Amino acid sequence: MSRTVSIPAEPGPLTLEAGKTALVVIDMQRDFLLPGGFGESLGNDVDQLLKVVPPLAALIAAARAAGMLVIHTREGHEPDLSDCPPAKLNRGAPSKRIGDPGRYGRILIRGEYGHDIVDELAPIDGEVVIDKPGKGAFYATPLQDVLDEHGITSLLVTGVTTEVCVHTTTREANDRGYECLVVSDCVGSYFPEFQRVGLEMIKAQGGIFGWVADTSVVIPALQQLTVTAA
Ligand code: TIU
Repeated sequence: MSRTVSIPAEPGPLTLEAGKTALVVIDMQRDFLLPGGFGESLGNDVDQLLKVVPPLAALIAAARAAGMLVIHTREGHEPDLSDCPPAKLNRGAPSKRIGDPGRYGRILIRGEYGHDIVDELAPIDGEVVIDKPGKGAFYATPLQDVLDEHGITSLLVTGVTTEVCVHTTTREANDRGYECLVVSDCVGSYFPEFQRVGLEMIKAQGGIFGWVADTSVVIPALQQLTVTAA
């Protein structure tokens, strides 16, 4: 029954077990990735995030082929903003704020075009989509229940942005007892230095809240799981 694979991650190898590992794809939404969305409204260079799409599409395909649970998250709010704390709504001085009209509809509002996931990474039938009002995917969401129902103990963490929603979710998951492997070329930041240091922080101190590896080792490992499970 033991269908496992060892991933040569940093700071050391991590063993993943088929059926107990889920792929989590965080907030690959048009509002973060495309010009005119929330990310750009905060003054960010959205081009920095687009390079994540091809390797992440390949990883999602490998996870699907391996029969792995795939979970997508979307950051956003109810149209009446009742789930958006004033401290988040009024933060900083962006040209556009959450709920304001943007190029893709109201910014970060559920149901709007910009709130949804980019076409290249769209969820398929049977995959879980978690709508979250915060940066972490566990806060005010059913994520913990979904993971419990599926017997998940390890997470492959991907998405944007590395130092915000990816970090927050990974830290939340680590505190809840999940082993988290952050896939380095499948996470992105608007800031190259945050990308580098964000990944360093995860694997420092013997993997203080996770492991890091890229798709050159993670995808072959998932293919191995597929072969083993067949
Ligand atoms: N601004 C930024 O870096 N990130 C967010 O607002 N949300 C996520 O990271 N998803």
